[in-house]
Amino acid sequence: DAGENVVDEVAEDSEEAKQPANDVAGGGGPVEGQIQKSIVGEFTVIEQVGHDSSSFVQGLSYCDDEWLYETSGLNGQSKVRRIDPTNFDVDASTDLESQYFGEGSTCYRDAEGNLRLITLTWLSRTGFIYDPLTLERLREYTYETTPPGHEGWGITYDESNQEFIVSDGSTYLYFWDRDTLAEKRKVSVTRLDGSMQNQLNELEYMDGLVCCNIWHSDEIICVDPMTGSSVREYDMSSLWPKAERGNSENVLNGIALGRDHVLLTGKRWDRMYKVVFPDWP
Ligand code: DDQ
Ligand code: CA
Repeated sequence: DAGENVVDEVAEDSEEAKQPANDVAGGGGPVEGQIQKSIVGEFTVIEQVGHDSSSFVQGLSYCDDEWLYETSGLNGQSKVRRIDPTNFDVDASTDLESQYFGEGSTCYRDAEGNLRLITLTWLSRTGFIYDPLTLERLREYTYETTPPGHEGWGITYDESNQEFIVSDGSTYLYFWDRDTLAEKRKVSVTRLDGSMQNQLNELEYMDGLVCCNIWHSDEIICVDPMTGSSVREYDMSSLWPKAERGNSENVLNGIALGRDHVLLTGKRWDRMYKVVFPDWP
């Protein structure tokens, strides 16, 4: 599968992958006949804050900068948590029934202007909508992503188009109508080097792009939602050294756009990182 090969290639060739964009272009432009490597963008960590290292993070999003929501997975341990962004303490929490493996989530406003939190589960094709202020479960819904998906991975919200953007482990991003949850369209994701990319996990809509972290890699790629083409790619492997993460499943898997930073964390990470991107937006 082309997508997996690219992830392996970047991981094995991390020195080259870490070169900033101007180094790639600096030596007189790309050598003819060679595939140009991904342009890897720069970021700065401005603060680290604590995080519950038992939480198998699957979704992270801010809600009007007032609250932060985190959904977590593993059967019997899946939760929806409300976190206070002034001190990053868990303020409220509710459990999923043990048959569900919690996945991505995002805050949004519904047609009446009410704040809502929509969530996915991994293999149950079932999601839930919560009142984020009370964590009351208001609604259960079922979904099918088109083949070969049928899984729930990441979800984020595009307010200008009033649509959710959903991933399922395939190369596709799916666009769901906010009110009906019907799939309006889908787009296949392509990397800067032209290869297809699957395993799109946690998502965050930022400045007109859909940023996706790639499962089992420390990469975040930001994709034009109209074309599926990646236009920004980031190697976040310097955040939390893989050697310190213990289990190899403890990968980066949380992206939340705040007012003045992007918050990043991962599955069973003991901290979260406030990050800024110097050349973006
Ligand atoms: N997904 O997040 C990629 C959609 C699913 C991940 C499922 C990983 C299960 C691994 C459990 C390992 C526990 C040590
Ligand atoms: Ca997110």
